[in-house]
Amino acid sequence: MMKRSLVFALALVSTGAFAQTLYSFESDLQGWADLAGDPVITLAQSTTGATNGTQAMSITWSGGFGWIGTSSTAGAVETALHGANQILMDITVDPGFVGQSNWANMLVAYNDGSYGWRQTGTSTTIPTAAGLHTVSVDVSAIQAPNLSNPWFQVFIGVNSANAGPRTMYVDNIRAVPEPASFIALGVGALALLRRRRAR
Ligand SMILES: [Ca+2]
Repeated sequence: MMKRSLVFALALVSTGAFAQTLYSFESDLQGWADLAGDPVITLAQSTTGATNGTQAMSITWSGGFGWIGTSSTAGAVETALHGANQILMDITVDPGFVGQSNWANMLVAYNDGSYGWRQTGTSTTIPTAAGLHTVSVDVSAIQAPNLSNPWFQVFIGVNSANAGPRTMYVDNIRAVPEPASFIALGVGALALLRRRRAR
């Protein structure tokens, strides 16, 4: 019983069933911009690629590496990322993408006044085949935000071959909580069940 609860909790975590939506781009880009001034990247709202609501964020770039990020996202986003070891996002790749580059990948970085800039050590593959992909970024190795810090930024670095402009669409960027909190939940639920049965 105990074991089954744990396996069930871990299975839910691995599928992202409890993921919390951070960005869905419904009313605007929620602060996302080409903060580094990389001239190759253009961001816009788009109905194409919307998997949560009716709007997504289009990312168009002409190749090479560039960062996009939020101006400051202290609050709910910071709190969710504080307890997250994985970020999921839905990426819809334009059919013209693969003709410009047959590879693409990304990095994720956090920035705040407590721990400074830190980024994922390995890049995460972005599929270049046309269509919808759910991409998972492991952020367990980077220092979580310090919640007492008044400002916090999250960045995504995108990279692909130098070639003509190509577009992908991102929606429903979400945080997946650490398994430990769900194991605690599972154990708590089990204790509750036992107490009920004992009555
Ligand atoms: Ca959306």
